[in-house]
Amino acid sequence: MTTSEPIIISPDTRRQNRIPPGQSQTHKWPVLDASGPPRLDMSRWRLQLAGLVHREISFSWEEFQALPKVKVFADFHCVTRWSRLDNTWEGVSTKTLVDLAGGVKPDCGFVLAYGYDRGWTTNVPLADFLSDDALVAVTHDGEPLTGEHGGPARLIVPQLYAWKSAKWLAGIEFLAGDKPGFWERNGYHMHGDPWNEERFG
Ligand SMILES: Nc1nc2c(c(=O)[nH]1)N[C@H]1C(S)=C(S)[C@@H](COP(=O)(O)O)O[C@H]1N2
Ligand SMILES: [Mo]
Repeated sequence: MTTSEPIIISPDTRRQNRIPPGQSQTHKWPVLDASGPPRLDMSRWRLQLAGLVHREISFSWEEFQALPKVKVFADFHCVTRWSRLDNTWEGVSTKTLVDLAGGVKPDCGFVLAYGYDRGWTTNVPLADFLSDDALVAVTHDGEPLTGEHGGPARLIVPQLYAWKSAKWLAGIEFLAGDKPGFWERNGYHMHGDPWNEERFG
């Protein structure tokens, strides 16, 4: 980690009250997922960008680690009502990834993020996915992301509930229309803004 990396301050951390309605602060970091960490062979790990980008692309773990990194200071709000403030994530900005794919095509409006855990997915509007503080994180508070928290690499979209931050990220599909992911098909909100309590659809 070098000190020259830009640090992006997530805008929600500048709010006077950083705890969204119906949430309470936790100092621990609970582990939540549908089926636990998948077994990953890092020699075969890839992150794929597919769909409505100009150049579909995928990265091996070595290629991914060589990409320029950013640090993001952000809060993390789980729909089960805990909020963990003051997280520092380091990884590759979603904007950088999209640039490497030649940009999105004009009709792209949404993404679907895929986890390595048996095709787990979650949908995110393109605008949220491309917010300045969104990234594919590989460290948390200076330590490599643990397997239980989605390592080696997970999506982080601070401005949405944490279920939109796909652990064990395998790929991003760029889509014209919105398509529900795993929890969204099971009643969770298509957008998931914690400040508007967009918990259920
Ligand atoms: N691939 C994948 N990502 C996932 C999940 C999952 O089951 N699979 N669970 C989501 C949910 S519901 C939450 S609240 C957060 C929890 O992240 P944490 O375990 O690091 O706190 O991960 C999200 N990302
Ligand atoms: Mo969750």
